[in-house]
Amino acid sequence: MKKIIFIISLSLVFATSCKNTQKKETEFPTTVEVKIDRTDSLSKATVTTKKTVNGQVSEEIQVFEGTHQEVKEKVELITAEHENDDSIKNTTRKTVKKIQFQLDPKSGSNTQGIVTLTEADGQVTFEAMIDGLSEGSHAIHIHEKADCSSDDGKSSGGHWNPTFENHGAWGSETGFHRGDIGNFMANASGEGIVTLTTDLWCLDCDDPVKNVMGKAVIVHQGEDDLVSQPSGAAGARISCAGIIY
Ligand SMILES: [Cu+2]
Ligand SMILES: [Zn+2]
Repeated sequence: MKKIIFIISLSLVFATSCKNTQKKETEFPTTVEVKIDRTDSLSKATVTTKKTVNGQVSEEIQVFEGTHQEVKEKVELITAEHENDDSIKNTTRKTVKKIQFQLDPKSGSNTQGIVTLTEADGQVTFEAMIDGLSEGSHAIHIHEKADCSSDDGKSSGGHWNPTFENHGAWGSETGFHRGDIGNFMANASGEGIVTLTTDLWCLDCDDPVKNVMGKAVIVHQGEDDLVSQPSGAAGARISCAGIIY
């Protein structure tokens, strides 16, 4: 059975203000690192919580095994615990969140890669390192469902378009899908790198117009013409990854 490794790191920074008139601020950095081994039916999560208070580091490791849903709920419970910790209530600020996952070949290709999504200070940075491509320009998008089960990748649905706009170039004044990352170049060795930083996305926040969790990353054989509706006529879907944990 094929194993996919997901690494999710949540770094939480807690800032508190003393209630006296001096308003002295102290920072208590806490890191929650979640490593998930995922097979077709089961997940195993290793959650490491590191807390630094006044220079002292305490570390706690917890392991959960079960269905994807069970493990997801446990991980959410732990991260929520930190946000609702009474001693730091209302002063918790989530400043960094990181998810890393693998792009798998589709449509008979050898195209694969690693995608990293990092959230910091209200912005999400997308980084993809892809190989097994033909030399030249390729489209990459976020599609609407984290379902890469079909051989042609079409199970991931159409472009993620929570604002109901036309397909277009990223940032276009005439509209664009929130999943319209655009095109990138692959070199003669078939390798390409894509980066994008935006405040239009978030990781696991409550805003459905911004939340990329539960969506998919799709790489295409062809180039996005940035005009054709509804998806830029970019051809076959040659690599797919669900943005999930
Ligand atoms: Cu696409
Ligand atoms: Zn689009």
